[in-house]
Amino acid sequence: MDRGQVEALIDKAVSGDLRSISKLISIVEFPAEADPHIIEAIMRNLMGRGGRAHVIGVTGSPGVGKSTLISKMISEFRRKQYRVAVIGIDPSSPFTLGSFMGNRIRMQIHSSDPGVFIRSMATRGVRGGLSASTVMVIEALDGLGFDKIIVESVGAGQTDVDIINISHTILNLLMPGAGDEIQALKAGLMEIGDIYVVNKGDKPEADLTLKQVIDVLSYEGFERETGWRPRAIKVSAVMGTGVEELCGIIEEHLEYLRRGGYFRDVVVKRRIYGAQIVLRHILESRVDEIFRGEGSFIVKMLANGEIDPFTASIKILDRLLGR
Ligand SMILES: Nc1nc2c(ncn2[C@@H]2O[C@H](COP(=O)(O)OP(=O)(O)O)[C@@H](O)[C@H]2O)c(=O)[nH]1
Ligand SMILES: [Mg+2]
Repeated sequence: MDRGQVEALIDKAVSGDLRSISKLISIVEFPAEADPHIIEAIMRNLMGRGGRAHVIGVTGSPGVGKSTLISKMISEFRRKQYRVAVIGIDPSSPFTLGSFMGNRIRMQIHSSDPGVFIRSMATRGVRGGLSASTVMVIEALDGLGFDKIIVESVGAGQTDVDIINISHTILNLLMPGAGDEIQALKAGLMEIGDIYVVNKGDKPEADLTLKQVIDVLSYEGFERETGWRPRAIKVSAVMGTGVEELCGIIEEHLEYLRRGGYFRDVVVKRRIYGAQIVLRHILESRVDEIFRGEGSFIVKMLANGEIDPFTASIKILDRLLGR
C-alpha cells in the first residue's frame, strides 16, 4: 500500500465508513507486520485528531455479564447519538473460544449500525497484560472520532491493571452472591473501580449484594486519586433495567474528570503507559529471538559456564541497542 492509498483510506475511515475503519484497524493491529513508515503516517494523522474519546474499561469475572451489559450500553449511548467502539479482550487460549463466540453473538444486533464498531482481540501481551495491538487500536479509534471506546477485559491479573491505567472510567462488575469478591474488596485486594455494578439484578440476592458493596465503599480510603467517590448500582443486563441510570453515572464521572482537568491527564498517562506496553512487547520478542538462536555466541558461552546470566544480559542489551 503506497502513501496515496493510505491517505485515501484514512479519509474514508475518518468520514465514518465502517469498512475502511475495519481495514485501517487491521493494519495498526499488527504494527510489527506492516511497513513502519505506513504505521507512522497513519498514526500521526489519527493521533493529531485524537485525545477526545471517553475510554471505559469493563472488568469482572467470566460470566458476570460484561458482554450482555455492554450490548445494552451501546444501545443507550446510541440513543444519545454517540459513536461507540468496543474492544473485547480474549485470552488466546482455546478454552475461551466459547466466550469469544459469546461476545460476538451478544453484540451482533449492533452489526448493521454504522455508528458502532466492534472488534475482538487476543491478549498476546507480555505478562498476560494488554497486547501492543490493543494499545494501538485504542489510539486509532480515538483518532477516528469514536465518542466512547468500551474495553471488555477478562477480569484478572495484569490485564486488569493495564485496563485501569488506560481508561477514564472503570466499571467493576459483580454478581449476586459474590461474597469472595466483596471480601477481597474490603481487604483492598481488588482493584478499585469508579462504578461498581451489581449485575443480574433480576435475581433475589442482588439487593443484599448491592447493600454489602455500598457498605464497603463507605469506608475511608475508597476515593480515587481524583477524589471521586466510587458509586454502586444494581442492573439487570438481560432485562435492561438500570442501564439508563448506569450510563447517567458514567456521564457524571466523565463530567467530573473534565471539570477537574483530569480528562487530559488520563489521555497522557494512557499514551505513555501504552508505549511502555508496546516496548516491553517488542523487547520480549527480541529476547525470544536471541535465545532461539542456539548458535549465538553468548548463548554458547552461557552453556559452557564462561559467562554469568547478568553479564550475558548486559552484553545482549548492548548489542540490541547497538552500543
Ligand atoms: N439472570 C441474568 N443473567 C444474565 C444477566 N446478564 C448476563 N446474564 C447471563 O450470564 C451469562 C454470561 O454473560 P456474558 O455477558 O457472556 O458474561 P461475560 O463473560 O462477563 O461477558 C449469559 O448466560 C448471560 O445470559 C442478567 O442481568 N441476569
Ligand atoms: Mg464477554
